Amino acid sequence: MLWTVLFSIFITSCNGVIERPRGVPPSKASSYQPNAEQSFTCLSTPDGSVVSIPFIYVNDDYCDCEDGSDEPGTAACENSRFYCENKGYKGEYILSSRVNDGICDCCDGSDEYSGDKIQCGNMCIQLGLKQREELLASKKLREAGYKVKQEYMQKGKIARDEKQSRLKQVEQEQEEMINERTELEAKKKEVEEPEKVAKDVHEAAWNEQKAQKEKEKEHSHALQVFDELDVNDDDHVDVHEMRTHEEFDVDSDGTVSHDEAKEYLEDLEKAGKDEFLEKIWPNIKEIYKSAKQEAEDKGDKEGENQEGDSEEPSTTETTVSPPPETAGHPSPPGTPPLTPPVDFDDIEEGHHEEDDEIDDDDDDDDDRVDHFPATEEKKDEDVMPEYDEETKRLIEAADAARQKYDDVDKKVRDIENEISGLKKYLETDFGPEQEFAFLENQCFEYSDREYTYKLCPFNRASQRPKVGGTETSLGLWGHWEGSGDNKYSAQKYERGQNCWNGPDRSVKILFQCGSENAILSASEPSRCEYQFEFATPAVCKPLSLDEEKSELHDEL
Ligand code: MAN
Repeated sequence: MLWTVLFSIFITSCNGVIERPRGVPPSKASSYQPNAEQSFTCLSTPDGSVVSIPFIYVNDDYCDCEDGSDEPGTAACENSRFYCENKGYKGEYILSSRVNDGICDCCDGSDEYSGDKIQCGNMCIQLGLKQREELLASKKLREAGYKVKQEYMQKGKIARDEKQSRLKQVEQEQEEMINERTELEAKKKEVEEPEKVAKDVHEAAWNEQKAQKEKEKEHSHALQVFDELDVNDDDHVDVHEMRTHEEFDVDSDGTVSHDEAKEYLEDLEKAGKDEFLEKIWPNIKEIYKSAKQEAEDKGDKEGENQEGDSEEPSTTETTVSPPPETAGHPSPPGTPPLTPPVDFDDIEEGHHEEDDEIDDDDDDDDDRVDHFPATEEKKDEDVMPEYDEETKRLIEAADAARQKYDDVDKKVRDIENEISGLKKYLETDFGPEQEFAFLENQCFEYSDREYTYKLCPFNRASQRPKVGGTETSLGLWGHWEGSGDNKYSAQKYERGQNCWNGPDRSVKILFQCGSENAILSASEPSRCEYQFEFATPAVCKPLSLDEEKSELHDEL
């Protein structure tokens, strides 16, 4: 009976608020008023029927209503809830089973009212103060952040307008430039045609001159070889004379047979000068070796054999070597030449110092044939003569036209690049008020123990090990990914580097209001799927009227 009285204590208010049983929130006070019959009606029943109990059964530590509504202030009903008033902080429900269990659950200590297990102090004022401080700080942050966001919005809109008008301007410029380029291209072609004709004429003349010189050189070389072969000076080259040259030893048996010599002599026993020039010379010109060269070749071979090394010939090598295929194994008549014809003019006129240095044997009779001039330096006569004045003038005019065309062509390409950049910008969704545009062209980093993460908003995200290793792409700008009305609260970067045996890497960015832009955290909730928390003023919302009012109240 004493318990019944205890548990039925009504919480009364000194300022006229309706009295209510323990554990009942003010919002439900009216349901806990005794009626004329001094009874209480259970707040709900499973079948909707009305169940009333004497009012004194409320909080009598015995569960009468199925919904537990008759025992808000005791632990009697399993399914009942106790309301902590928590004045100065925030009211909250706890499970009724926690009432008088010896643990302080409500900050005002009202759940441990029996006092026989524990005495709870009142922590609500302290908690309330802390909460108010936090609330105030968060409101201040939002206020400050929203101010910055407004600047972002303004700047973003200005930037967008500027880009739009710049696009119009450059598209117009592009059209003009393309027209100008077309005109310059026509002009260029116009002056390039006579330039080409004049250059071709000049070059053809030069090639002809070169060919003629070659021919002359070869003719004189052939005459020289004729003289060398004609040992008996009878104005003929005969089989015997041919047989003294081992390069005509086709089968490499150590002797030049009569037949081998005759084969080169086109089946003749001997050939006079004209016949030699016309028929024999073409057969032997690639393989013929003067006596001196042969001696030198022999000397070289012996030297090589003695030293037993096979160094590359030095660049100052001056002897005429047969083509690799024919070295020591003369080609039969009719074999096409494998090396270009010897430039005899060079030999005759090339009194290069290098030649003189190498040639220390004091006999210059065979030098003309056996020595090439140094090939590195081009002699004046190998260089095409300058163009005539008229051709030079045509080239100059064509160069100028080409330059003008190239300049405008470059401008067209620069404009094309600028247009594609502007279009890309204008196609990007920087938020409904352009508030995220400010983040474009910036990059932010965040380091944890292992990696440094990088985010360049609207562009890309990456990861780099802090020690060694290379950067891994975590993804390229994809789309906004906030749910429902909150589309602009999250972003997705996708198509990053493929994860071994897994997906392509990707990152979700979760935005939250902050006074500055920064990555707050980076994590990998699932392998190769990353998540960054990013603070930015761009998502700060303005205070609601209620919040502004309560702030005023707080400040007062
Ligand atoms: C790298 C990093 C990690 C990732 C593994 C997957 O080490 O990109 O974040 O989990 O590769 O193999």
